[in-house]
Amino acid sequence: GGGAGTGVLTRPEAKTKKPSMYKVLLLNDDYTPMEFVVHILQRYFRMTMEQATEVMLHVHQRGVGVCGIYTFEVAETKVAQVMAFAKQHEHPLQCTMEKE
Ligand code: TYC
Repeated sequence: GGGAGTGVLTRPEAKTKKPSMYKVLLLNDDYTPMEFVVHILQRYFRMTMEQATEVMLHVHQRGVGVCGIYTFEVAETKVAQVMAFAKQHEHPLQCTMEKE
């Protein structure tokens, strides 16, 4: 490790180890409008209207769904952005994350 001739001693896997990944989850509720959820998925998760509608309907029918899978800091930021946007619009939408 450390590159040819740098004299830096690292484990062979140190540079190639993949970061832990986190699923960002959306939870269903009875009050947040469907169009608002579709908008969130397009705005923060870069989905087309078709993809966003599919994920929104999945969450509506099953109770929970995956918006995307990211490294910890990115996932944390997405959750915070979604929660802030829902709060601004006074919707009870809940967004959370879990280790993959
Ligand atoms: N269940 C909501 C409704 O009927 C729609 C909804 C979908 C809300 C997904 C939240 O994460 C959600 N208006």
